[in-house]
Amino acid sequence: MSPSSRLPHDDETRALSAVVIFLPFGAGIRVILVRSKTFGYLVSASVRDTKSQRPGDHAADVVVLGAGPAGLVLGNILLDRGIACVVLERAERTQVQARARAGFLAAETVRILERHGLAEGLHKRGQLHSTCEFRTEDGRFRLDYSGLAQGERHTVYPQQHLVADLVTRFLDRGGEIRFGSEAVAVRDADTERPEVAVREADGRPGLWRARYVAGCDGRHGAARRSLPAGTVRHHRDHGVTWLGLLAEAPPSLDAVGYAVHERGFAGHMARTSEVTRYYLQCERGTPADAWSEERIWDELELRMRAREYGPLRRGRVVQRCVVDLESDVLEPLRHGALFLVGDAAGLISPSAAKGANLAVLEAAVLARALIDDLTAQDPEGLDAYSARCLTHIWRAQQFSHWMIGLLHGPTGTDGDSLFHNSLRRSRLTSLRTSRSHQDWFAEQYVGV
Ligand code: RFL
Repeated sequence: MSPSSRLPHDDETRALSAVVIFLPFGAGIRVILVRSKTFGYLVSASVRDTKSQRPGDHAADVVVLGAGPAGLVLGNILLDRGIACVVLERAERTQVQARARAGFLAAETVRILERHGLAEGLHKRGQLHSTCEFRTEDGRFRLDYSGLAQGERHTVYPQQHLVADLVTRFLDRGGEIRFGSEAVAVRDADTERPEVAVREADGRPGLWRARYVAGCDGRHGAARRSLPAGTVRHHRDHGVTWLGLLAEAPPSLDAVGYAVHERGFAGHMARTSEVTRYYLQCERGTPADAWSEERIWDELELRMRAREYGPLRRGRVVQRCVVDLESDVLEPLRHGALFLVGDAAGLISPSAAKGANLAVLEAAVLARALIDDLTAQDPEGLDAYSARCLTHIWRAQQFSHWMIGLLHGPTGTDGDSLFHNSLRRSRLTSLRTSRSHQDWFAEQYVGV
């Protein structure tokens, strides 16, 4: 099916430009006043519960699955341009806004959020970050990555704060997020009338008809489960496990800390002035609660060589998770009217802090393409979406994979382990001493 051959639905909203005013206009009908540069004010009705549909049936131009960074950025941009969209989210609002995960936003991510009026919170409360520090058996060195390559910096802003900002903005704009509404399956994606079967918050089944469906529902969501046979899945288990910790403790250094140690990797990443994320490499299968707080801090101090470089600021460990470092990329990212975005498109290990950044970038690319298609009947962006995003995904996977090799060595004393550890040491030496290597690192590290 060629996207250009799709016929408009009776109930679809055609919006032509930026200013959109939602007016209440009777039950189930949303009237949108759209200001077109060319035509002045136009009135457009988005029918959400049509009489011809069964109770529990709904319709929107774009149904977005998942209210993570991907779904919320996409929803906000679409809504801003008058596209009738709804976000279906399995969890409750409080849960979504409390999920502490990423924190390092690339400069390009910040530019995207700025462009769409979504960066107010991160500019108010985020902190600029530009240095990382490696601690190894051969000493420590720092890289001021903003002074290298393109001179770009990260903004540190906890993902749950960004998500809370995006939820508030979307609702303030008149958008609808159906919290507690779980997508069960996407059907008929290869037709012009795809459907999303849902389990509503009250447990009853529901149905959403759409022109397009954006699968922003993560790795275990309904979008991935609904893909046709023949979808290519690239999966790699990197064989490394991290214990992810969130401590109520101020950062202990003014840099991202990467400690390479014979007992395993340890990482330090600021989140706010009171909260710090730490990572400790652990045995595969270790339960998150296996280590006492004392053991955690002792192990962090040992691996981060606190005796040589200064103690860590200890605090209560308020969250723990176990992360098996994995990559999982699907190809293509489009199946008819269904698009995969963010973690649903490609899972990446947190070793290079790329996941949330890719999610925002892909959401912005898809939003632009959907707007072009729905408002100007230009399907080119939708046709190019998969290839364009896969280029970014594989670039990030490549760097993340390289980081995993840089930060972890085999623990054995057999010939193969010794060989690989010598390679790893040599890579770190090159990063410490070679300006061109540092420029490459900086470009990859802060880019997306
Ligand atoms: P999310 O954030 O997982 O959101 C998906 C949403 O979909 C909902 N959902 C459903 N809703 C309806 N129906 C269904 N059937 C559904 N199934 C799921 C879920 O409830 C959820 O709200 O995916 P999205 O939007 O693609 O965003 C991806 C990012 O969250 C992720 O890549 C990052 O958090 C990864 N990541 C990091 N990325 C960075 O860029 N920098 C970092 O420093 C960083 N640190 C991290 C991380 C991930 C971590 N975890 C999860 C292992 C640190 C950690 C510990």
